[in-house]
Amino acid sequence: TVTQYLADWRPYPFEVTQTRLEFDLAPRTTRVRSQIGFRRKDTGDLVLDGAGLKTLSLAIDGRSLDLGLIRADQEKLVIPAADLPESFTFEAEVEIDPEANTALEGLYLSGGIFCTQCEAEGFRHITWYPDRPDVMAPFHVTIRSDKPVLLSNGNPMSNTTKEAVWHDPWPKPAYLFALVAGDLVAISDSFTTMSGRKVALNVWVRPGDQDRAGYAMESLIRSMKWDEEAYGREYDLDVFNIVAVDDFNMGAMENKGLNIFNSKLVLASAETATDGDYERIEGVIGHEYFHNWTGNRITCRDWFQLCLKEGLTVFRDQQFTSDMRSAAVKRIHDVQTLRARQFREDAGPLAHPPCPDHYQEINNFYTATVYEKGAEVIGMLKRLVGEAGYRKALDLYFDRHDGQACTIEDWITVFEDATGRDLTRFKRWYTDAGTPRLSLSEEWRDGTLTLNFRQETVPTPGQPDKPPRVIPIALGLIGPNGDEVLPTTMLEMTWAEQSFRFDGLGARPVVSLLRGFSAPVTVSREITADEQALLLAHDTDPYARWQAGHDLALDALIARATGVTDGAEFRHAIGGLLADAESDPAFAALCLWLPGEEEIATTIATRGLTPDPDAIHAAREALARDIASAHEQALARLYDAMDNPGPYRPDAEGGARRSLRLACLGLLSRIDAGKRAGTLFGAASNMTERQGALECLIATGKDGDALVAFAQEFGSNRLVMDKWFMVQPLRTAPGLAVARARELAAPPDFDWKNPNRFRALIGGLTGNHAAFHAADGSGYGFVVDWLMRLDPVNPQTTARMCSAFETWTRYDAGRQAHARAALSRLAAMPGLSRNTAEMVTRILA
Ligand code: DPP
Ligand code: ZN
Repeated sequence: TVTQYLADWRPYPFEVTQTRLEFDLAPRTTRVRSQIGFRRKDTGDLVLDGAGLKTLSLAIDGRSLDLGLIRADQEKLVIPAADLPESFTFEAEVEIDPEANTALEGLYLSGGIFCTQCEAEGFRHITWYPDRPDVMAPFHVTIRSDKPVLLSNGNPMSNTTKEAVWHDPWPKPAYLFALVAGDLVAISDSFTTMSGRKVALNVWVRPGDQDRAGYAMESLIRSMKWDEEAYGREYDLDVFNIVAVDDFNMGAMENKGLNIFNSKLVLASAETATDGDYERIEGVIGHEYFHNWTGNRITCRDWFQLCLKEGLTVFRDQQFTSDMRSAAVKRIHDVQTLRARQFREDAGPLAHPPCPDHYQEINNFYTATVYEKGAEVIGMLKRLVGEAGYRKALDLYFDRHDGQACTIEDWITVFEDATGRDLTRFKRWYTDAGTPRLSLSEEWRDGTLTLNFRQETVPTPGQPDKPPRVIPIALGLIGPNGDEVLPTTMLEMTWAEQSFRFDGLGARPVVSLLRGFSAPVTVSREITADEQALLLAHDTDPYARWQAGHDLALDALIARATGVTDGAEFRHAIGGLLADAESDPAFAALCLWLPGEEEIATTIATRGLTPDPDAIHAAREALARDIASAHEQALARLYDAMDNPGPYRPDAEGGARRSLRLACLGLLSRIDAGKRAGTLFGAASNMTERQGALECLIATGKDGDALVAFAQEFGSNRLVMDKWFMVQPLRTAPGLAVARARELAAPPDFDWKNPNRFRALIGGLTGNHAAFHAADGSGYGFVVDWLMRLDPVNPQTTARMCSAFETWTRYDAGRQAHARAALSRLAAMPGLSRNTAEMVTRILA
């Protein structure tokens, strides 16, 4: 396998002036004719990418080329510079087989619908092309097919039966190309932009699904409006199309003017989708729409810069969700996701910086680090330069780089030019992997509080030395009576060790540290349970307040899992929280959901100890039971009070009440033998409560009838049945979960070639911490068996799911031996894909 290095990047020696494509669609034999206009910019051969193409003819300015120029083993076509004029038209005719395309990269069929996925390097599976993001061109596309709906990027030019012509005037790289042909119906609306242009909007779904597409359309309209108001960005074509397909490797794709979505991120109704599903739909519709400026109008020079568009677009979709819903809840959710996925990645063999400098397979770098940490880095940048500086920098970015393919360097320069700040040191966040650990020790004397900070980042693969980074530390001080004696103040840490002093204080305050989670670091400090309880009760910053409660819970759980105390402080703090829960149901819900087993394991490992998955599971169950017994009446009262009369509305307010209700139910099920969950499952009219109740029933082993009823009701709905496949391995008691996953994986219902279904069942099991990490290795073995089965069919999804193993070295010797054996079996499989090979090699290294 070949490693690609950032240092080897060279500009492409040609400009593409126009790309014309003609498709004659047929499931087994699709013909693609291309005419590509090239103009020389620099010396060098013409090198084109192509993979798995049956090439019928090649020509330059009408003169046929020898097919011997194709270097099939390298997936390249090289035409010597000497044979090329300054400007010329390259033509090719190729044949491809969409029906055989199970990898879902390039042109493929999903339930009879022709569709494409070209990011990152899928276009080379369609025809010969300079398949790199810095080659941008206008596209003119003709589609011929019997299918009734024929779509591509840009604006429609003509549309007769069996032929449609589309023209996209905005120069774009090949990864943003898209084509759809199928038996589809649209729900339609329109949006008038801030300069008064009317844009036609369509959400295309399979006939019968229209009644579940409305929320996607509303979300799109909100996104378009928000991007105008928050960033001054207007849409730039006459139409915007969204298409839902069932077989998709990712969540969705931002192809210019034609976004293609995994149907689970489009279709929703109260009966079939949870509050979480609705929020994700709104967020991802926003995300893909926002890419129109951050990704499409301004794209990436090369794939090492992926986080230029993804980090920024995640940051933008986070802002959007904060504005549409609750900013505090959104921030806490984002921190939870970052910790669960990115911190874990950063601490293991797959650690890499947001801007990596080498890769073998770029599809393996659509990671939590590139996306979520990429967004955190922008959040820090914004905190450092302030609201006005950020706005100025973004205006300059859009102004200076519109129509270009850019780098992180360009991005940082824009901030330097707009604000006059030197950001040389800040750039390390992009180039260095690993999560810094921030330690705080305090000194108190005569009304002066001195805070001594230290930062340290442990080595990551290929990066032994970690110089200090710029860390924005937002903090406040809370007096012993609960009053805030210092409002939020931003400290800037630039050295390995740094002290800050606060004078004139009457009594020793408690530090409310890292408010708003002002930097993606782990914190190590001495703080008593009483001080944490004080912050939980009085902190003015919602994130820091939640964090205090969360730390209290985490400490209680870790103490139990390692056999020390019983977490009385947390149980006690919960009492105060419950008394006041109705005033802020969202906050109470966030506090009542105990930290997950994976997070407990990660925290134990960070403290240099070996996590024991069975002990962690037992400790969490025991603490939940104790809380339920100690507060049974208050929980039961709250559970009843959070009933949601009236029609379901997927908004933040209703969601908060349901979340609190289900948090109470989760605790109460531990002591009422699933009685309330059984009642709710039968009575609930929305999927949020339905699924929540079902999960409780599975966890208590009282699920038999409910699962049958669920399957009977929803058997024909793929997306809902994905939930059925996911919650069983996820929530079944660890000792029984692998056996249950094995039963579920038996034919005929487990349609494993569908990525959603595969992720539901296999991902459900890897999400059950104590089951996946079963001491006898059965979890590892089961998962690897399925990865080996999927790899020849769909390398991309297989490789991404390998990351379940990224923590294997933190467990005991017995578990490590089982994990190594399973991974070695995968590594040794003949014909293993490049994608999976890279992942397994890195994980085992
Ligand atoms: N579809 C993926 C995303 O939007 C990759 N661009 O993040
Ligand atoms: Zn994206």
